[in-house]
Amino acid sequence: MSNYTFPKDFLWGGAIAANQSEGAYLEDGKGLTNVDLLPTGDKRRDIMKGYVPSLKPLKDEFYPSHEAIDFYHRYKEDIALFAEMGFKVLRVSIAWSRIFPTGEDETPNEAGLKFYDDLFDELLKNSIQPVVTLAHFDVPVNLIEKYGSWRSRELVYLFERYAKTVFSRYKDKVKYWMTFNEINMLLHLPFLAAGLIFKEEGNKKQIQYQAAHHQLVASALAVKTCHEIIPDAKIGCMLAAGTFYPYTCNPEDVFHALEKDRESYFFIDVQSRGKYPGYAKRFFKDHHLNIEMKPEDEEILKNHTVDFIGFSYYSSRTTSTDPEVIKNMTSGNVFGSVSNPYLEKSEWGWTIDPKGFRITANQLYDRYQKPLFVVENGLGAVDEVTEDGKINDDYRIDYLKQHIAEMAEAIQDGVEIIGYTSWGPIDIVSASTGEMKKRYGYIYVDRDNKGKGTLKRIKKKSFYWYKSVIESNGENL
Ligand code: BGP
Repeated sequence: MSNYTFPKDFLWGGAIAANQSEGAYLEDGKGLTNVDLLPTGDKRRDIMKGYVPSLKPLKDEFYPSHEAIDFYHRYKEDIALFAEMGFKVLRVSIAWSRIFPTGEDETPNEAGLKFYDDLFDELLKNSIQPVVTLAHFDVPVNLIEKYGSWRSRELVYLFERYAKTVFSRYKDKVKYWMTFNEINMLLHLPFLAAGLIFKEEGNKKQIQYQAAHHQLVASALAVKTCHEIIPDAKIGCMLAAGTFYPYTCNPEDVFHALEKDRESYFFIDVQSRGKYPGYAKRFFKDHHLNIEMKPEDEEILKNHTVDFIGFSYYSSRTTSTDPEVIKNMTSGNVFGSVSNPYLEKSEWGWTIDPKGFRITANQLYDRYQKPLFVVENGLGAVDEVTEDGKINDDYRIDYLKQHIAEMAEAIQDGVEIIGYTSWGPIDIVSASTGEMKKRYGYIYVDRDNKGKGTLKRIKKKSFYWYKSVIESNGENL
């Protein structure tokens, strides 16, 4: 028994994304998206960074999102398993290109709209509320080809139309929404996060921050539209969060850690406070960035701020200004973190820092004073199936137990957290690696990195542990 108490209506559940779970990548009219062009293996990283060899799948490559775990056809079976664990919510995303296959079709794709109708009905039938992300990385390829994706102001209007369409269609079924998943990832993996392609070596920052502005305006317009169409809904932003520690108490390191935190907070400052912060304006000036803004943008951003702060937490980050430290301790993670000598790492080199979760939650709440929603947390690990078909993932239980405990401490610190949807409650495709081998689930899926396997679902040891956590509202941690 733990001595932790969670709010009685705490939203326990799990989180998946369309492109990492559904498969059926061209079924029922769905259009091709940027994520459908990401193969598993070495080339994936460069393509995610915007160096894209082709806007059509190459015949000798394996694209894990094309079939993923076939959630598109198996969602009823999977939802029954989530219900058995007692989920209150399931975070999913809508694939923009199921609704508007080219992103700019005259009329929406009814088969796509119907799929999500059926999905939400199945969730509600099982007393699970959908929590829906409008854009979890995917962008219709046509918008990349025709407009350069989020470089273009055109996407603001096309996204607003998409948002209006789904808010109107699902207004009686979905009461929790988020706009852009991990909006700050646009700076680190621009093709994955926003469909941005860099051909010329020109000023990437100019392209990225112009695209960021378009996404921020689009996000605010989605907030406006959501409040108009579904007055009782809550709509949030979504940040890939994780506090930055300075490597030493050298003021240079401390200031650099502040700058690195602000690199991510910038997006949420705009989405939650409604205006560009001074440090961003200085950054644009110092880097000679000329961000084109329309006269109406200032009012749009100011008047339509988010209702809650959604965020993912996997680990903290560490930064140094010492070239020797940078050279010898680089961790290789996308945020440019150096290794923290006090902390262990996962098999994929992700730092494991439960206390950092409490620190990050406190910092976010101090900064924004709005309800927080933890919409991703989890451990990607290699799972072994024993002779008798068991998966004894004690390592995952340990990771989650420690992180949920620190989240409970944050709540006792006075941080308002409305829910926790652990990432990948069922094994799905890893975003960064495209691998199935990097498993997060309470439910194992028989499928390997090359798409081989029966897709059979198997409950892991953590399935029963999380079931007990939920039914005791965190008591049985
Ligand atoms: C976040 C994404 C998720 C998920 C998660 C785990 O960036 O929002 O889509 O993928 O990271 O990362 P990975 O799948 O790379 O292990």
